[in-house]
Amino acid sequence: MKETWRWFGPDDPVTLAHARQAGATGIVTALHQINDGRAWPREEVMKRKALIEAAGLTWSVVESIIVHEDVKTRTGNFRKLIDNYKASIRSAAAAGIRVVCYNFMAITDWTRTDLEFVMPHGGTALRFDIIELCAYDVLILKRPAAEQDHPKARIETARLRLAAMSESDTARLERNLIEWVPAREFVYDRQSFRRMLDTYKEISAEGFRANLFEFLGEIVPVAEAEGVRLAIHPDDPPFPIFGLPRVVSTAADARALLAAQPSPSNGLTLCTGSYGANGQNDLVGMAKEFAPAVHFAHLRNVTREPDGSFHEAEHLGGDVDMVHVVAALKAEERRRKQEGRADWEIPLRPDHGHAIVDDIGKKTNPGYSCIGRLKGLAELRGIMRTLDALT
Ligand code: DNO
Repeated sequence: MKETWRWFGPDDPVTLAHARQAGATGIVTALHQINDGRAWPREEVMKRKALIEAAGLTWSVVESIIVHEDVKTRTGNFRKLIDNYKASIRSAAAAGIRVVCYNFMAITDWTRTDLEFVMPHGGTALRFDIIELCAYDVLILKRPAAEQDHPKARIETARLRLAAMSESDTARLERNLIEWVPAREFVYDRQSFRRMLDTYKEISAEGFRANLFEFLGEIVPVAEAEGVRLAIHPDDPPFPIFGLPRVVSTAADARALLAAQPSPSNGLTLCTGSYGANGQNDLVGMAKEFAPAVHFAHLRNVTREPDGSFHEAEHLGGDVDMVHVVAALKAEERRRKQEGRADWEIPLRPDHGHAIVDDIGKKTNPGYSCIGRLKGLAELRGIMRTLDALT
């Protein structure tokens, strides 16, 4: 498997040199400065690629070309935005980048309530607390339908929790939920978030799925013509939040998506952490079932908590059987090789990492620490080498 590393561009405190020292050979990045639906100019992609290559690395995967909200809701300027999206795919292809990761999450990209959850080892992890989400949704944001979306007992617990939180705790919770986290390109305040939620009032999950499939109908042929493999990232968390429709959360969702537009260019990012936060998802089973369509793997682990909360575990700890997921992906690579495919290698990145050792107290993008990810990658590499020796 191709060992890759996410890099957020020249402003990322974790540099390309760090990625190289971690042993990665591929870089996963985007033109983060062009995140509002504009087309990516070829020259900009080439400039970024040159920077990566000067560090002795290759740009293996684009993550992500943002899908604009107007495309997701099929309102406003969506036709022009889809043309821009196609142009960006072509620009990536012109630079020789063959895998494009994207997501179709309404409004929010990945969402956590706590970016510095202290683990027993003293480092920190990302955590999603369902009670705090409920407290924010029902009691602070006061979303009109929120009370119907949470069980009564959870709301009562949330009321007590909120009463015990300081003002700075609640401010932090709000920031984590609706402002910035890395890769969430749009930042909201309470008012603008409410307005955005309103744009989804009339969109059911089925309607949203139809919008996704129409979008696929538009972009998959372009990707196919360009030799690009699209890899949709699952919803994180993989269940509805803020009453928003969710359509890439389960194995059934992935199955429907692949069937809607059968093509070697219509594929998945197997994010073991995102799918893994839903106990119904059997990650080893999914890795096997969807193997031919897995164009990119985000390998990270989660520990699910009894009330539906979860936190990010060690890469080989937690609820996902990482060894067997990796084994399934490596079996798929062997199959591709036998088919004579030049692109048999599946890029993987150690997704997220705890903040440990020198990461602690350093300003890095939450989840994208250097040492925590380096440790994750090293552990995953250990699995791969062992499997190589035994197969
Ligand atoms: C979180 C990431 C996601 C991912 C996007 C893909 O750390 O895995 O933000 O980049 O959802 O579009």
